[in-house]
Amino acid sequence: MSAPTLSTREADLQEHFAATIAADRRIEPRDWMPEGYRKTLVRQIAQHAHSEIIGMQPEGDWLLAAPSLRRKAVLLAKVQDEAGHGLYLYAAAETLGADRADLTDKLIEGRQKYSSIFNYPTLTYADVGVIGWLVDGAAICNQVPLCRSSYGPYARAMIRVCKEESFHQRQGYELLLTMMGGTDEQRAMVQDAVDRWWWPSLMMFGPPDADSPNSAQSMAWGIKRHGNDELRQRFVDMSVPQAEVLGVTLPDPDLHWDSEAGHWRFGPIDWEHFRQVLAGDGPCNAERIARRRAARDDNAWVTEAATAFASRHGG
Ligand code: BYC
Repeated sequence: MSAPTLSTREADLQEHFAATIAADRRIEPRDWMPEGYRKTLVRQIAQHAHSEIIGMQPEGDWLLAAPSLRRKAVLLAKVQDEAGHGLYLYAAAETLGADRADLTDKLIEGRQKYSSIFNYPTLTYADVGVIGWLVDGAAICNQVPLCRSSYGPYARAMIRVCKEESFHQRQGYELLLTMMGGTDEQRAMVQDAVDRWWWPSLMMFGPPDADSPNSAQSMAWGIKRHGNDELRQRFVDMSVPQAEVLGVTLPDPDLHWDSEAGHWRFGPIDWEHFRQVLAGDGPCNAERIARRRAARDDNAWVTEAATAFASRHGG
């Protein structure tokens, strides 16, 4: 029997990859994978990791001004969780051959994205509650299906991330319920925060499917399990009844119940604004990246010391 030729081996590997995806089993770091699959995963996982780390900033701004010790302890735990999520995700990207320092450089140089949602300011403490309710709520809708993503390390990281996101969502909703039971001024703060965060939260799910260059291939590979529009609709259907319980109005005059479809229909999203935010022109883009750059540069000595220590101790 003659040895398999290179192209036969490549064909076998491709077939094995396709069969693994078709059987809904996981691809692991040791497995062969098409270059496009690897690149798509690095792109999405890196963007996700960057979002977790940049996402610490808007809420972190309130750590020194939390209204009580209890609120401060809750917020501190949440912000620390986001750092942990970033670490699991960078570690997942490293299993694909990516280098974490290189990914951070790409973020700072604007060559990789982070979620559009973190380019808005947190003006009052109600924003902390609304981020928990809407932003973490949207993150849960988007990320629960990622627990079944075809790439094993990403899917497993998502399981823990989603458990923690669930706590984040609840702490936000509980904070808002408390404020809504307070003074008129507190209720007005909540309504104002909802008005500012509602539309950006809908944009978190990405462009409409028809304008999403990556969705079809990512879904065929089982990286994403649903299109952007389907998840956005799930989020709206979940949030409208929660808004009613809270006693806030969602800032969309077109929002109405479609009894035939069984969905809440919403008005047009300002995709031009979304494009501007992605292009770097959101309210806080420059500030977010400047802080991340300062954190990298100011703390470079820690990385150097840790690397030197590890190399001396065989780490
Ligand atoms: N913001 O073809 P598409 C959190 C980009 S953190 C910015 O649909 P895809 C939290 C997209 O990357 C949670 N960019 O892409 C943390 C692509 O650009 P490139 C963050 C966006 O990947 C702290 C282009 O637009 N969650 O919860 O198939 C405190 C075309 O889009 C956005 C994740 O990262 C956006 N909103 O689908 C509190 C979830 N949308 O890369 C909370 C994981 C799209 O081709 N990621 N773009 O230059 C995903 O599920 C998918 O990547 C997306 C986009 C649904 C976001």
